[in-house]
Amino acid sequence: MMKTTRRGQRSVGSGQKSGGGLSAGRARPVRHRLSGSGFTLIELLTVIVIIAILAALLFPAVKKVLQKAEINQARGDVKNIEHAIKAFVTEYGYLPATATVDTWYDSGSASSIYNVLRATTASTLNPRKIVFLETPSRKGAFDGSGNFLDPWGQVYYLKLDNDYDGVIDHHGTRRMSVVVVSYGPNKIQDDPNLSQSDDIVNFQ
Ligand SMILES: [Ca+2]
Ligand SMILES: [Ca+2]
Repeated sequence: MMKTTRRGQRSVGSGQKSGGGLSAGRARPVRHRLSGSGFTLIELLTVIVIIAILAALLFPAVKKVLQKAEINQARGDVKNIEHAIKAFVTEYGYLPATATVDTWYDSGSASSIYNVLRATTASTLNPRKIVFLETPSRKGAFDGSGNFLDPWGQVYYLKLDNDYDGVIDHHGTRRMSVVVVSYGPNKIQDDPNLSQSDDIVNFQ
């Protein structure tokens, strides 16, 4: 009789610890836990939705930062090309080209200028094989022909004052020996005098 009484007392005490005797019979909401994850399905879905919303909010900002970095890269390249050509003229006293009239160098012909500036091929224009234009560390800066490519995969276009009159006509008369142009993010040549132009040039 005594043993039975003790077990009964212990049983009542443990029932109180686990939430009180009055609530012991109340129905509780059923929550499905994913096996082994420790999260309910609703918790997991909530986290996924929050991450998706944050990603959607951050994407335009990240894209803007990346595009700004590309534009800065192109500006740096344009200046480096201009400096390389001016250094070449200082060294040799002539431009790195044989044409005798001002010439526009595009994807079919600009490589001839860049190869001379980089001394990648033997050229009578650069007999001392001086490297005036270093290869940038970023991948794909030069294509197989030696064209210097902007961050959007277009060649850096050039116009040189091959007649040595100190003037280049490029969307207006410019007193320069070299014009360097990146077509910019839209990959299309724009009139650099227009505010909506995204071209990156060495005269602005
Ligand atoms: Ca000229
Ligand atoms: Ca453009």
